[in-house]
Amino acid sequence: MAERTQVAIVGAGPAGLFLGQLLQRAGVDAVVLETRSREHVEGRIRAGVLEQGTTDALRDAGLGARLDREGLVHDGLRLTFEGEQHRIDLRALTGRVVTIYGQTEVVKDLIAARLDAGAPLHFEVDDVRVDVATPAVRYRHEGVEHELRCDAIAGCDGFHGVCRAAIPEAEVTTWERAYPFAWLGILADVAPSTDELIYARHERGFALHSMRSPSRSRLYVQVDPGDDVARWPDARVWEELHARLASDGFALAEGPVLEKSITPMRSFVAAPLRHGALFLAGDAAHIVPPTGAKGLNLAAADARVLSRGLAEFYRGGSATLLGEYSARALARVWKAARFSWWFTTLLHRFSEDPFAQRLQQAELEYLARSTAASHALAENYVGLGFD
Ligand code: FAS
Ligand code: PHB
Repeated sequence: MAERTQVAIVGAGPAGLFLGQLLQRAGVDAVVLETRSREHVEGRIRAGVLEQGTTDALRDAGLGARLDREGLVHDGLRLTFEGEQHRIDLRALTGRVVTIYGQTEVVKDLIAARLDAGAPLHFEVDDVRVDVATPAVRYRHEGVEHELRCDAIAGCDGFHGVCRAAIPEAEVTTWERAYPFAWLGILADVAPSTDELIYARHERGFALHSMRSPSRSRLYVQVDPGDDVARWPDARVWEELHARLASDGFALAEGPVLEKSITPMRSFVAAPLRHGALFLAGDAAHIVPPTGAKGLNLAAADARVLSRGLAEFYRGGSATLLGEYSARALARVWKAARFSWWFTTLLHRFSEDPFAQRLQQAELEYLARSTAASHALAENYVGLGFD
């Protein structure tokens, strides 16, 4: 079955759905194609921290209602090391804040908005093939073969998707760094033991206390890259969290573990983000270690810049912004990649070299005492802006 649209969006994660929402509001026709089910996509527990630029963009796109009701606004974050907790005052240092609002909720809001608008969003498609030359996207859905002709293809299908692979190898450059550790994350049915995120450096390894709501905690411990969830019964996870998050006056409350999973750590960037009619956005183009809480925010920023380029093209025929998309996105991505690498290597235990360990400690002590150093951390954490 041959169909036609202006923009074919491959992938219904934050990048694809947010791009679809922005194009819908700009009057640009798009079709979103997703391999997994709606239930799977909405249930995938991933990011938790939204930069102010992202929450502002979501509000501007008509998606602020539940976000403002349920999102937890945080003015600061905590660093724990050598048994002491130090606060970084994001609002005082930058005038901006972050909001805790799970990726699951962002995705649910975006899907509901698209379906309410009656805009095309097909779940459980398979055998997706990208044809940049035509351009077209071919796929099967409910046993029927489809050919979706379009002017542009947005590759928003994540790190393991098919879109980046549609660019000839000789045309794309990639940079990659795999880290010698991973994160084991749990979602616990217990009120957070802190009102702000706690990032902890400890000789037993990194730990992070985050949350999802006043009654749900999200916590992480550093584990070995090849580790298996089966080797981490709840008791062991809580034991490591108690040890690594310990500081004067802090008590960690335990609760039933609702979800447990291990996420590998890598930095990855592909360039350019455009190949003819194909534009890559989000994890299809770049991956950062989640320490800096950048992944979802980068995806939203790509969607925002790409949607402005497409809207300009369809409004007035100018392809200027589209031509600048890749360079603009990569300039932002590399700054976030640098910060995510820096924050990750500062807080995780991965070298048995005593000198390297003392350097980590010295940098954390410097951060805790220097306004300049904590200002640099704060402005990167709240986000350096979209462009
Ligand atoms: P996504 O991967 O979210 O979405 C891509 C979509 O494309 C998926 O729904 C997929 O099913 C679909 N797809 C794939 N192939 C397809 C095909 N051939 N055809 C059609 N659809 C296809 N970031 C943080 O900031 N903090 C975190 O704690 C954090 N934790 C993470 C944990 C895990 C396990 C992972 C993998 C990522 C995590 N991230 C985190 C990063 C994450 O939030 C991403 O940055 C974010 O999901 C990026 O959104 P998208 O680019 O839309 O990619
Ligand atoms: C989360 O809440 O899942 C989260 C928060 C901060 C991070 C990573 C993950 O750096």
